[in-house]
Amino acid sequence: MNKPKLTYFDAPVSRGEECRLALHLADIDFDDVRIKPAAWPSMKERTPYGGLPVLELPGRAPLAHSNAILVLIGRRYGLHPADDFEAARHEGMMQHVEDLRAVVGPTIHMEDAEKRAAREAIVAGFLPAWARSAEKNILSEPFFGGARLHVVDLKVYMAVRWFIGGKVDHIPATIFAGYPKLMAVHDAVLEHPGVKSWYATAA
Ligand SMILES: N[C@@H](CCC(=O)N[C@@H](CS)C(=O)NCC(=O)O)C(=O)O
Repeated sequence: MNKPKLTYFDAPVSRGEECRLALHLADIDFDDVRIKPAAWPSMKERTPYGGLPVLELPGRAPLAHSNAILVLIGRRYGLHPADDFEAARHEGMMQHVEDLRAVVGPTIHMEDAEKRAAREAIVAGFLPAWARSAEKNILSEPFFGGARLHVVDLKVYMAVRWFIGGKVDHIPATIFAGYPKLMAVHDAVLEHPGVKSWYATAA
């Protein structure tokens, strides 16, 4: 292996896509390895913690957990704050996105009746509370840390994008409409030239 390799499932979503975006924005030439579901069971035990994404750098042990990968890329390539307190504040919001995934993720493979009930409860309680907390912690515009995009913004973008496309059953696409700062982060990431160039080449 002579260049960085990111391994994730073959879909432009979630923890893998935010890491691909970070690598692209950092202008890193990387192997974008996309695995099919059938290949996963035999790989799982060989990953550091049994999940994807995994980043491999020449001469280093494989690195897992999306936030660890994002923070490493961010620190090395100017996409994470140099100030330690501000960096920790960004990491708090990154954990907030993981908290969201931990609640909604388990509903993905539920049968429809159970899924409907679980998601209606999430829409009534967890998601508005999650969005209110996110909104409260976004202290500047348009990005989480002000004028410049950081890795935290990629993570917030992926979380918002998941729902507003209207493709998540039983969760209205308008779920975040009342949270202008959250939507502003999403919109600013979408309009970022580096993000646009990723989707221009990935399309
Ligand atoms: N905390 C880990 C979670 C990793 C994770 O659960 N990834 C999912 C895909 S987004 C996965 O590998 N699912 C398959 C499995 O757990 O077997 C991270 O942030 O990367």
